[in-house]
Amino acid sequence: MHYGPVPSQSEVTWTFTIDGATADGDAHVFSMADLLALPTVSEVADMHCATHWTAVDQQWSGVRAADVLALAPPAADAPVALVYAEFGYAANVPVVDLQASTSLLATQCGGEPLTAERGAPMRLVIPHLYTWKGPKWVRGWSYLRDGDAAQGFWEKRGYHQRGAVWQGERYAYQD
Ligand SMILES: Nc1nc2c(c(=O)[nH]1)N[C@H]1C(S)=C(S)[C@@H](COP(=O)(O)O)O[C@H]1N2
Ligand SMILES: [Mo]
Repeated sequence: MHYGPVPSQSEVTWTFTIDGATADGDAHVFSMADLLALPTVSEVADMHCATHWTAVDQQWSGVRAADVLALAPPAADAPVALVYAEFGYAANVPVVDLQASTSLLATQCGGEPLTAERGAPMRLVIPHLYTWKGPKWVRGWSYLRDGDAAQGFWEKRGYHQRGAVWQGERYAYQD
């Protein structure tokens, strides 16, 4: 379930960019091979959409978001990443949530490569946040400093900055 069309893209030309308020001030561009050189991890997680449906026991494989973050860490005063995908979809995600050991940049679901519909070649999976925080067709993230105005697709439309499932953080008025 998503907003807009399903992109067709090749892993050969696909890149993952980390920019914005990086620790060294530079933008860093990674290939799929760069990211897949990191340790592979798998986990089983439920998906919670903020519109009240849940899909249980999805088995994801990929690399840890924390390991990717460590390749191009944020500046000390940049607590949030705007994680973005093809076609302008994006979500604000706190850096601490990207660093959780259960947060994956997934390339597989159920032991198979992601289908185009499910986000090929890579999607962000953060089991403890609502699923709108997990862009399919992810292409990178930009670190934001406190007070930076940029906002993700749903955050601009009144949804929560963090979106923790068990705290029920759906809407901005709960911030
Ligand atoms: N690029 C992109 N990623 C997205 C979305 C989207 O609209 N565009 N929707 C999010 C929302 S709200 C949900 S619930 C899940 C749905 O994931 P699924 O299609 O694998 O069920 O994708 C998330 N990732
Ligand atoms: Mo959703």
